[in-house]
Order: sequence, then structure tokens, then C-alpha cells
Amino acid sequence: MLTVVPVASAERPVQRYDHVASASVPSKVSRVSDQPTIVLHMLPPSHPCLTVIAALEHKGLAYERNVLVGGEHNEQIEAIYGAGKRTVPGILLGDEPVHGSVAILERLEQIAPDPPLYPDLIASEVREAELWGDREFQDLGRRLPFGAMHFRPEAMGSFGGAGALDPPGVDFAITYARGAWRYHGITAERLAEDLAGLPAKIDYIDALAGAGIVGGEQPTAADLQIGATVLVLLTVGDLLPLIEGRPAERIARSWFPDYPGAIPAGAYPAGWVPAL
Ligand SMILES: N[C@@H](CCC(=O)N[C@@H](CS)C(=O)NCC(=O)O)C(=O)O
Repeated sequence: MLTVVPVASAERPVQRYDHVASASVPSKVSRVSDQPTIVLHMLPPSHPCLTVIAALEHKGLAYERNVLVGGEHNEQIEAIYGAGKRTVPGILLGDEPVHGSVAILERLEQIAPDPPLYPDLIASEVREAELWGDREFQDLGRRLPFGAMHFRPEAMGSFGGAGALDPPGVDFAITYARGAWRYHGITAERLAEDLAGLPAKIDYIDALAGAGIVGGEQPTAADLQIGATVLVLLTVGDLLPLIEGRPAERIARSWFPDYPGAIPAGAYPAGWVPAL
């Protein structure tokens, strides 16, 4: 999930994903011969960054992680990738800037076709599902956790891997969650709609799995795009009954390491999470 939300204090409430990366660390993946150098600009908890990491590692491409500082990343990314491009992930492929998870996966497929993320027989269906994952599903990995933490700000401690927050920590979490609501355009009405619409999205992932577009023995680009968002949703206890045991959960757990953190069930107002 991600976002670094502008808040009153520059200090972040929690530090997470120290195990994922530290600034400018070469990955351990062995390098495909003749590949260009690859530098990934990322923020650690970002789920589209996890999509790109999974793709790089699945293809066995060596790369360097350049972990940006939250709050400074927008200007840094814009300086590298061009006007209006202010989000992570981006990669530098040699000197060539490629911005955004969908464009990156497509470009990685060109430089390293095997193993394919867009298998020939289902390539157009995979692209369609990947775009759905990027445009319609990915934002839920931001709005649903931050939506929950407005009602349960103390859960920002367990969500961020910091454990229980002390009262000043909860004050910070309250401010942070408010900033996140503003930043992501979350309102109670929108959150309730997001929650009401989630079962249909999980059903759609079931249908994609039934059609062999996701959930196979090897990941497609759609698995990596959709799975990273599901991974974040699995941290929200209230959402587990909608996802557990479904292809969506299997996809997320198959292609990604655990996403630490938990928002205990009971966060959203009663009745907002649809009953199955
Ligand atoms: N759909 C884009 C979304 C990128 C995106 O929104 N990234 C978030 C991190 S998950 C970001 O950089 N947020 C920082 C910000 O908006 O300031 C992609 O997949 O590349």
C-alpha cells in the first residue's frame, strides 16, 4: 500500500519493510547475460513496486533498488522520469526511463521474453486484466487500509509493524489517517461504496482464474498486478472473510513474500463490509 501522506510532522509513524530493501542495494538475482543495467526507484511499502520486484525476480533480471525518501520522492521521480510523473515505481533501463508498473512489465517482457508474463495464447486477455488491476483495483490497496485506520488509528502500529502505539503515537496516527483521507480522496461514502463493490471484484478475479488468465503455475502480468493489491487487502482483518480461500488469496500468497502488518477486524463501521 502506499503513500506518504503530507502530515504536520515530518516524522513517519512507522518504519516497515526494512527487510525489503535499503537504499541502492543490488539485488541478489543473477544477471541475464547482456541485459542493460536496471535501477528501480521505489518506496518500500508500495504495492506496484512489489509488482515490479516480483517481475524482475521472476525473469531473473539483476537490478538495483534505489529506495527514495517518502515526501521527497515526487520531485525526485519527476526529475528522472519527466513532468507529471511523480509516483513510484520507475526503472532506469540503462539510460532509458520507464515509468509506471504496467509500462515497466511490458518493457521487461521485451528485454527478457522468458519466462513470459504475457504468454502468446492469452496475451491480450492478460493485458486487459492487468489494466483492470492497475486502473480499477490498485487504489483499493490505498483506500481500504487508510479507510479502516481512520476508525481504528491505533491499528497503524500493528499495520506498520511498530506494535502497540503509545498515546502520542495514536495522536500522530489520527493526524496521519486524516491526511491520508484527504490525499486519497477518501470519504465515508466512497469507502462504503468501495466495500460494497469488493465482492464483485473478488468474483472477477475468480473468473480470471477460471479462464486461466491468473492463478496458473507461472505468474502472468495480471497475477503480479492484481496479486500485489490483494496482498495489502489481506492485512485488513475485516476483509479476510471476503478473500480467504479464494483464487485472489492464492495468487497473492504465491508470488509475493508476506506483507507484514495487520488491522484487526472490527475497524469499519458495522454493516459496511458485505456479508457473504
Ligand atoms: N498505477 C500506478 C500508480 C503508482 C502510484 O500511485 N504509486 C504510489 C505508491 S503505491 C505513489 O508513488 N504514491 C506517492 C504519491 O502519490 O505521492 C503504477 O502502478 O505505477
